Amino acid sequence: MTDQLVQAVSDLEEETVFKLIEERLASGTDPLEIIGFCRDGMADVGKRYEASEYYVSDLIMAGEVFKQAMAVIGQNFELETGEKRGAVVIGTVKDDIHDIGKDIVVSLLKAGNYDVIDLGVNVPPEKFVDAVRDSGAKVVGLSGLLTIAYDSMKATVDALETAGLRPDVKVMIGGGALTEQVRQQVGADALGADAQEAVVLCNKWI
Ligand code: B12
Repeated sequence: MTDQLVQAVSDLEEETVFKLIEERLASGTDPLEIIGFCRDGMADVGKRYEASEYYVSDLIMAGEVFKQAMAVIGQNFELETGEKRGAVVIGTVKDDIHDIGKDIVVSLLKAGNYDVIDLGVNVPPEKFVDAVRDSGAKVVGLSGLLTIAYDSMKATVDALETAGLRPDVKVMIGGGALTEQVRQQVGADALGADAQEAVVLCNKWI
């Protein structure tokens, strides 16, 4: 049986989504588990869009609901304190404007006490290069959900190489349906399936 929250996100039932999130937070469910259910619901929205049951307006609606949900869930992350662990440059690559997943990664890295330089969406390779050079970041995170984003990811890794920065930075990629095969084509060091993995990778590398 499908989880109620997954179903409510999939059905774009905004009120039910927020009611269920509040209930689960109050009962002590791990915020990351709640995000996981919301993400499964979003994957369902994507399938319904592909099946022409939903339109772009529904994708927009789903995106808005998820962003508002994240604002509530994000307040429940445990924050690490003390000295910053180091800088991480992150952005959604050129030609892609999906930022919900990237923003979750940003929130978790910030909660994990990283100095996060968030370049936003539709970020051209040169901007990543400049940000790495200026910040001295040791990790770059590339997010992308569209198939065409894979080319932009590769172009970004190539630009870091051309600028002579590649030996000093680790590149992690993530978003939607990325695979190990794509990671190899892009030339990234690792693929993170979710935001927690992004933090685990940074903890390993920095
Ligand atoms: C919401 C949504 C939108 C919203 C985005 C709102 C926003 N502010 O982000 C809007 C309406 C803008 C949109 C637009 C479009 N979309 Co859209 N969208 C979606 C949808 C339904 C959900 C995406 C989402 O937010 N998921 C939830 C988040 C939490 O998951 P996530 O991104 O995967 O992130 C997690 C992990 O992947 C990981 N992660 C993410 N980034 C990173 C980075 C690093 C470094 C690491 C380690 C980990 C990591 O951590 C996150 C948390 O766990 C997907 C369906 C799907 N299956 O994903 C389609 C989908 C991605 N969209 C699609 C399409 C086609 C489009 C449009 C082209 C539609 C159109 N005709 O205009 C445009 C493209 C615009 C553009 N140039 O980018 C297709 C892509 C097909 C393809 N293979 O290319 C999908 C798959 C839908 C479908 N099944 O057809 N979309």
